Amino acid sequence: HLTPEQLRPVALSYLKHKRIPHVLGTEQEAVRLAERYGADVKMAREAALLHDCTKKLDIQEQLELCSRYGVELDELERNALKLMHAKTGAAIAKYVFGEPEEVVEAIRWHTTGKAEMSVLEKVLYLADYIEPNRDFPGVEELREACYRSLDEGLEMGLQMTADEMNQRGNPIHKNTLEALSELKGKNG
Ligand code: DGI
Ligand code: FE
Ligand code: FE
Ligand code: FE
Repeated sequence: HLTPEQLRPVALSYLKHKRIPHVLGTEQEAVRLAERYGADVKMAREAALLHDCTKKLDIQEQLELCSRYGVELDELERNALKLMHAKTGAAIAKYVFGEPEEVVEAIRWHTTGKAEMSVLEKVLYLADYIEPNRDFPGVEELREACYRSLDEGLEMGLQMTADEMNQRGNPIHKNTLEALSELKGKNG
């Protein structure tokens, strides 16, 4: 697979213009979190650069990639475009870019999270959430939590997502709920 320097321009070429700063910000934040928590920095860069590589595709294009690469979607994912891009992005990272399994898995879980995440998976999930271009109520608090404790940040991020889904009347993915209940036990 490509080094981060080789990958960066190719990965950016997959994006709509307005998404480029987000992906570069996610790369920066992923490096900082990886250094802080002992994840592989190169893998963190590669995962961040590719995490939203299928974000601009519509539902039909997402479904085409799913059938081409054998991606299985559960019922909620079949009905939520925003959940599909994590699964199809992982497939592109694996089959087009030849990324290692750890990177592919980090991309696969970057939107919902899941129980028993690896450090790299947590790093990408949170880098996507708190990268410097993000601006939403509570983001500063979340940033502070992330640099106090990776699991504290993760629980706060997952809870913010669950709260927002509830407010909008969207169903919460079961992987998000499983991640939350695991962390509530662990973090106390
Ligand atoms: O791709 P990004 O915008 O950078 O960020 P992301 O991959 O974390 O996607 C966030 C979007 O995903 C957000 O608009 C809500 C949606 N989402 C996240 N978790 C869930 C969800 N949608 C549903 N229905 N259920 C979830 O659990
Ligand atoms: Fe590599
Ligand atoms: Fe995403
Ligand atoms: Fe993102």
